[in-house]
Amino acid sequence: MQNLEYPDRNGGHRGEAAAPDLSELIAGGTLSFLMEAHDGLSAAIAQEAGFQGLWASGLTISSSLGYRDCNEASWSMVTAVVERIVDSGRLPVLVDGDSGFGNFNNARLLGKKIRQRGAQGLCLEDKLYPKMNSFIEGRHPLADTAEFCGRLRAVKDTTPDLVLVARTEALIANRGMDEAISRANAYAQAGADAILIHSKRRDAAEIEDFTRQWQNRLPVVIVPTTYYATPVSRFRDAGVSTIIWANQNLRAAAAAMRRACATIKLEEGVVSLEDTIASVKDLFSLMNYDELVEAERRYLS
Ligand code: SPV
Ligand code: MG
Repeated sequence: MQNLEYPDRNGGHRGEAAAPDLSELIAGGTLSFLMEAHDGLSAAIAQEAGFQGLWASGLTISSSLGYRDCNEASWSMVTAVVERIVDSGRLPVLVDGDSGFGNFNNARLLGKKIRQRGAQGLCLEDKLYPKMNSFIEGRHPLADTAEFCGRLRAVKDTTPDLVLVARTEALIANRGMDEAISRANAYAQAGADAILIHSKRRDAAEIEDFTRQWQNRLPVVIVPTTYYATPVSRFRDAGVSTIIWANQNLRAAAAAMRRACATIKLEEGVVSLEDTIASVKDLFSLMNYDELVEAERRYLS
């Protein structure tokens, strides 16, 4: 599956190999990594670092827009950001579609619109609309399993070439492993291509328990935000397909911006900061201004 034919700003200009399809990354049999992006710049930086795919995160897109991660940002706002992420390079993008912004009809519309903008995958979680970020305690009513399966089937029927990741929040909602497994089974039957099992524990016990019981019936995707200290080799051994580093780009940027603002305020100047921040030239390079010079030679008389 290729991204739609938008002119890539960075694609093909730096002698890099073609990006893999998202389905190859998720179902390819070796552990893959998706890096969080919340705008075109963070996407370009992730590509430059060598990542092979991107996670368009609901938390970080919302935060960067100044919204909370409880569907304050509309599906059309998220879709507009997805377009900037897709256009920023050549990497396949898995979009965090939250709970689908409503019922089956909203979910399939979201799938169609992000596909039109060039995303290759959609992740839907089994919560109600509006959802709440998984790390806010105690506010996670789950969707009825059959109703959520209808959302999945509607997306598959409408956009069959979209990689569909079904995310269960059963463990986030403290509903236990049996419920997580039975929901994952139902979502597999409804046509999901992979299962995202989310956990808020600080260790990987739930993830390893899930993978033992699940036996790779579909590829397993995880988000080690709270259990970040677990070595990746443990997930490889557990047969996990894909790790999503879901928010580190924005958290790194927030820490750096806070430091820069505090320094400038305190020192009433930027001298001590200058060598520690990206140069303007660096921004030109990330946005591939060289391509524009070439294009001007070709098109401007
Ligand atoms: C996101 O990045 O928005 C996610 C992951 O969905 S989490 O914040 O852990 O719920
Ligand atoms: Mg999210």
